[in-house]
Amino acid sequence: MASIMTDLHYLSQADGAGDWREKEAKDLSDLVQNRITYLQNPQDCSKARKLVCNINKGCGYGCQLHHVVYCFMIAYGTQRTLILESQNWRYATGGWETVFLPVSQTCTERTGVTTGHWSGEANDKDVQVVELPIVDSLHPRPPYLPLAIPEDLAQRLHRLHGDPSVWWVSQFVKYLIRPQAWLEKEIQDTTAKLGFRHPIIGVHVRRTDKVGTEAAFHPIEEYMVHVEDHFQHLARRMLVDKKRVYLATDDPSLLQEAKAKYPEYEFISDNSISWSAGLHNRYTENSLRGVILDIHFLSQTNFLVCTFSSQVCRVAYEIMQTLHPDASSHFHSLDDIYYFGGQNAHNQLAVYAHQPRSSDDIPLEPGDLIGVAGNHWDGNSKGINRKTGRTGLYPSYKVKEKIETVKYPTYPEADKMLNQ
Ligand SMILES: Nc1nc2c(ncn2[C@@H]2O[C@H](COP(=O)(O)OP(=O)(O)O)[C@@H](O)[C@H]2O)c(=O)[nH]1
Ligand SMILES: [Mg+2]
Repeated sequence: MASIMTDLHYLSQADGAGDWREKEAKDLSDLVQNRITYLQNPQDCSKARKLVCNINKGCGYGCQLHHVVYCFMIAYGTQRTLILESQNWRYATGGWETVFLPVSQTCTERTGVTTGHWSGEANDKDVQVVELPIVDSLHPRPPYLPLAIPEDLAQRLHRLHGDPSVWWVSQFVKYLIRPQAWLEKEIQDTTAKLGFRHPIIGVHVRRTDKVGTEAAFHPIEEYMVHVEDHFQHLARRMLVDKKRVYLATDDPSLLQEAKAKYPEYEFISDNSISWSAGLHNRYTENSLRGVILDIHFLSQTNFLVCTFSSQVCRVAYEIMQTLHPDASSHFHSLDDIYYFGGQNAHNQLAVYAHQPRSSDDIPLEPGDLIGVAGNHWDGNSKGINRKTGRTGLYPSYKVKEKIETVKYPTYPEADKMLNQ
């Protein structure tokens, strides 16, 4: 298995394919970033059609960032300029621009001739300014939601990337998190101060308020099994001078424990960031700086070991996609498969028939549509066969992803500027 993985890696680079992938990834990202920039900077802001999104969803940073991504995707889909409201943000009263660049250079005012709440793309046709609720109360739901990808890019994305849905999400994250100058410098200084170097594996351990409510407790040993596995994998194609781990966690006692239990590893971590991540200090500017840095460093690692039940790790995984042509396999999640809160149904298609081996299994026929609930990471997934209505286990290799495409608008004016 390990040697097949290594062969696959070299195969993906053979005959100049690696160079092609690098260029295609850059071209696709440039195309989308340019379209977003075009959408966000209308010539006449007073006439622009707008979608207003307020960051203050009652949840953590990862969750709030994903909330803005969801708004942005609908803005792109309905060709409206995203207006991001972030006054009195729980992490920084000064708002979004205290850390990131404004989402527009020319158009940040929500003023317009007519304003209304979201009531569907067609119904809102003559409303200049539309306010979007959180995805939990979105009605009617437009097609512009994860895990769907835009039809005009679908072929190229399927050729390039192992998980096109995540790639699409990651483009909005990429635009949103462009840092202010001070943050850029903070990232550089912290990289040097912590001695962040490759190869390095990222571990995110989510504890405090999450444990027992939204996710189970996982001891450090569970993460380290996968860290060790992946270092052995990396050692087949690069020099591993030192087994470095970037540890991000909201449990400040974990760094000491990890160092004591795994002396042959080098743990790179800022313990004061973990202290600032606890519920009592969480909604402060210092804690915001900490979570942004943690997510940055996790995204920069060679491989991520974490629980995808946490939005913090899912954001890191998304950003990771913007740093490589295809980093879709650079992770191991101890619990959930990748998802986007509020997403449309995640379906798979059976490619092989399956006869149940026990009463836990469900039968599959080639072509059956399966709504996937999760991966047990032991060769089996759990889901519902939409043809038979039965829920249970089936071998993960017997299905393939069914990625929905959506007719998003194209942006010929923006694309023309890029080709000049
Ligand atoms: N700095 C830092 N903060 C964390 C970490 N894990 C959790 N947090 C904090 O806890 C919040 C969790 O909220 P949310 O973004 O909804 O993610 P989730 O609850 O883990 O799915 C984060 O936004 C951070 O403020 C971590 O590893 N590092
Ligand atoms: Mg949360």
